[in-house]
Amino acid sequence: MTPPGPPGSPDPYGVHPAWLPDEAFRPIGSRRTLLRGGGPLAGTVHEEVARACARYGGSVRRQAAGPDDGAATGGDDRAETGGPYDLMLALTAAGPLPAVAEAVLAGFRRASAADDGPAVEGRSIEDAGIGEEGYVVARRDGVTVVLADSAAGLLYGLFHVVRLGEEAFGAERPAERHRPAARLRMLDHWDNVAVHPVMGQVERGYAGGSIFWRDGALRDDLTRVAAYGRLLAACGVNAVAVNNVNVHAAETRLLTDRLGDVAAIADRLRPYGVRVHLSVNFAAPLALGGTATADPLDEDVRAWWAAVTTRVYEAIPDFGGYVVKADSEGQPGPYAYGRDHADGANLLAGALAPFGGVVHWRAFVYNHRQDWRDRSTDRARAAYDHFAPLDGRFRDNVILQVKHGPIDFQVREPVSPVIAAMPRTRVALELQVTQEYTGQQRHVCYLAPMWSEVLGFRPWGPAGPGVADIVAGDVAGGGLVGVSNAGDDPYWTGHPLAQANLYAFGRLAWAPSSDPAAILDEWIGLTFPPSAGRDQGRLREALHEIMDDSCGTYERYTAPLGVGFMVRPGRHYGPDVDGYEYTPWGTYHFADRDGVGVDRTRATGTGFTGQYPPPWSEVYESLTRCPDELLLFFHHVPYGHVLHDGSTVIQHIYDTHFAGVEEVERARLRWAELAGLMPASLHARVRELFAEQLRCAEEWRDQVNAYFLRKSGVPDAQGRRIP
Ligand code: GCW
Repeated sequence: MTPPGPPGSPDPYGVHPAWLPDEAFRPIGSRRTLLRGGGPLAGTVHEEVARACARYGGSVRRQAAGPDDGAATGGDDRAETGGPYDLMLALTAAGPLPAVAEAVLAGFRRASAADDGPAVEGRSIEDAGIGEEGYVVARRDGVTVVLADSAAGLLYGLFHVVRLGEEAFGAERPAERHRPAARLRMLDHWDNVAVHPVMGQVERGYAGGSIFWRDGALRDDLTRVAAYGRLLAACGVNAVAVNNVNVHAAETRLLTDRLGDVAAIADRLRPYGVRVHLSVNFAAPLALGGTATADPLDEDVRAWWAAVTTRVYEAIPDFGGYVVKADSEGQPGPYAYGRDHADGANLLAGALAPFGGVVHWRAFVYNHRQDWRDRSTDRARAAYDHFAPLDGRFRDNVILQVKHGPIDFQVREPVSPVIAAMPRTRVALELQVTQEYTGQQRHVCYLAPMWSEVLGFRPWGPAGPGVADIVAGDVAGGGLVGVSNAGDDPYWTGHPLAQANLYAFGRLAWAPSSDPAAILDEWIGLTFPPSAGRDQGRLREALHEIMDDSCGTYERYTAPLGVGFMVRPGRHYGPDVDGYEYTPWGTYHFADRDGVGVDRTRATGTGFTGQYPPPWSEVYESLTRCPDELLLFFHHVPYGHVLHDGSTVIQHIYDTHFAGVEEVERARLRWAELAGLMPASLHARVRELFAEQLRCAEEWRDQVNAYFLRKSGVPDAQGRRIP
């Protein structure tokens, strides 16, 4: 582990501690802790507490097996005299517990047997166990107690205490059980082993290079990988895919002769309960020379995958599984052999099943060579059209990984209809933490409010389940996947405030109904701990002002009313209203002199609205009931169309673009006031980025407003200058 640096600043290795600065461990490190539990993950807990104690003068005693076993670390070891302890972290199975922990456990079991059990985060109590990865936390008789059935639960419980800070050691608190809503909480890295000529080391990466790979090889020093695992455990992520879903030549070999690289990464992440997954090339058997075909129904192909997968598990016994992008944007897949996605996914699932591994099969499949003249083809329809008919055909270790919207991670899209269309398939929700379409980590854009809206969306109306219930369901849910925004940048994420997105992804995957502002608050408290002479309250207030609605601000100065994709082609940064209009990518807005928007109705358009169950199939179909923010996603309307707030579409475009830029300017000034409340280098980095954000937002405003003024000829009602 890296030695500690001053709070909030890069440590001697040049890496910012993100949400785990040493200061966050002061409350634990200055107290007396008993740790009861064996095994490597409990070892991680011990290491964390011991390190904090070495810094802040507390003590920790570890008893791996039970009360008779153990050694103390730290100064004031009261354990020799039998206590008292301030904090007890114990596995329920690790021998008879100290009386206070026993009392907490008994109380918890009694309460969960009754219906009015202790507060539970995520799901309802169906048994008296704490559950895989879960923990119970309580404060009783002056002792803070954390209990877990598994060591992973202890680790998550420890980070819970870190989040509580001093509060953890204050008033008594009744037993609360916490456990993750979703079993799989994964980050996909679009990292290339070999630098790609167009996409670079990390596809859509805005935070420097890869923490795993460099110039065609595994990095020599994997310290950063371990530090990443630690950050992930502290926000609840438990799986990582270590390479890009576009699997090129060097990356294809990770499965075979370069497997040792993957094993080395797994070794660094394992102590934090994070499992490794691998993106694989569907044509790997062909590419690596073993077979004459990659046909999923071919016996040789099946045998190849079985043998290769067996070797993967020999090297990495807790390997998570494969991620596959097939028949999409040029990647190989089962279509070449006249087979479908179920045949393809089941082939890999069959190879993984004996070892308990899963296949994340991506639903991001569409025709990227579409004829823009053909108005009947609709990219939004593609995933549903390809996958919905296959419901029920996938093996139970296949997880269909679905992007949150039907197009491609735009700042405003409806929720993908695929999520509600496949009741007999495990579905995972894919979110884009890396800000490809949301400012590329040069713009402040706190994404949790958008994700939270997606997770709370109820495809069958208010009485039915929400997206979170579908993807996080214990047996049938596929979990949450985020495309990581982390790289080898000293602040991890390029923009220091983009760390909040990584943190929030983990926290929402653990507890999807969490309030995004509360998550942000938690992140602020950890990342900018109170320290001498600094007014943390002021900083907190300002950061909320800057970040809470920053995604709304981004939406206002970019593409309006859900129309999406007015970005510059290829790089996807900055405005280019017609950039994709006459291309094969299927991302059009159809603006002309009379109006704008895509008619996706059943009555007169592409019929996409019919992919939703009622009530949404009706709501989206209806021009009057369709929510304004999605109006142009579903309808082509005249510029004079009146929105629910009484404004016209054209006036809304002007107003939101002026407002968005003003909001950025306000945020920039607010940030300027915060110099002195954090390390100067961090402040300066964000200040510089704000200058770029403002420049870019003005460009968006002027290009979009000028474009629509010229098309429509309708002047701004307020007479503002539009170039
Ligand atoms: O959003 C698009 C990106 C591609 C990416 C693709 C995908 C990894 O522009 O760079 O490829 O999505 O999700 O597969």
